[in-house]
Amino acid sequence: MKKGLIVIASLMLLAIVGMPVFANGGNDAAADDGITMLFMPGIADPFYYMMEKGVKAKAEELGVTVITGEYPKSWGPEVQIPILEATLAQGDVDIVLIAPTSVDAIAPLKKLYDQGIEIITVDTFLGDGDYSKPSDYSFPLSYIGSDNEKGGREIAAELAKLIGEQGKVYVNTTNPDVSSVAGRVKGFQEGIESFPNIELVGVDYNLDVQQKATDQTLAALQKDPDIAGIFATNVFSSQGAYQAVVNAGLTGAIKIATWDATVDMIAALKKGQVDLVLAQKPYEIGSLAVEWGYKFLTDGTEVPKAVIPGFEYFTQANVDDPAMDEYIYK
Ligand code: T6T
Repeated sequence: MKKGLIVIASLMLLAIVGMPVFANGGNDAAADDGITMLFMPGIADPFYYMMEKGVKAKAEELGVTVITGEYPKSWGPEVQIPILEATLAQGDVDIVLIAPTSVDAIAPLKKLYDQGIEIITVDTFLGDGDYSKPSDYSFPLSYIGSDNEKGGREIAAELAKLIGEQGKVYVNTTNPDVSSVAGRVKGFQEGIESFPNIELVGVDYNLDVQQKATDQTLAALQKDPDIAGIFATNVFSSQGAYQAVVNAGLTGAIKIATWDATVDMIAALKKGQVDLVLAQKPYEIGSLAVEWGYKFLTDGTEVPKAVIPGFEYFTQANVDDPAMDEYIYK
């Protein structure tokens, strides 16, 4: 009997006797010594620390072992992938939960998949993020993360309202090849187009370095002193950009919409130094990734190709509401 038929027959037999069946012919660690998942964050920041809490809580509930890759000190596949590979060398892993730091970081993850390790991308995705259509990057089980374009459009509408639907706006973001922030910028640009009296004067890329965000924003304000609104697309962009406005003595004169509800950004909101903070749900993203990975590995449940938790918005009106407290990245 050909090897392939033997494999099919074995898998059918395993399915009949109720043993876990691996669509990817993955390693059978789940079958004997439990399930091990590797969580690989994008960078050392409060968003991923919160995500790890969700990963670990669900893993404990389900009896899953979690290994967390060392938090990268800077953003990019050249930093993240070597950490991932060094962590994998420590022992058998059934599934990797990773925030790819570039939509193009496909080859190293496809290599793992071909070795039988399943992939769930959390927070960011590969390629165009549509894993439902066959492509070079459709091998992950799922993308679990925010609808970034929707958030960008919603923030554009809110910022437009804050500046009276007229004037100049500026965006500070991280990297053009990162699906999450690129989606936020795309959605924001599309949203702003609905306001004929608003001009987007610039988009700067800080490579996820907070000080660079501060320096770029200050330079933008010097170049365009009449900027009325700013959108900063993630933790380090937000913390950097608002500080530039404070440093320039322009608090209150410029409306600031930010992304990611860190303790620092909530404090700035309370002081009136920013006007809007979008909170993603990193804890839920981490928890869902473990839950879906577990279902797939234990009984072959088909994982949705995209799982999209929503957002919450902090404003001066609700920032002191105890019901909002759970959405702060603590
Ligand atoms: O905004 C989050 C995350 O969604 C994004 O992919 C990268 O930046 C953060 O990690 C915050 O630093």
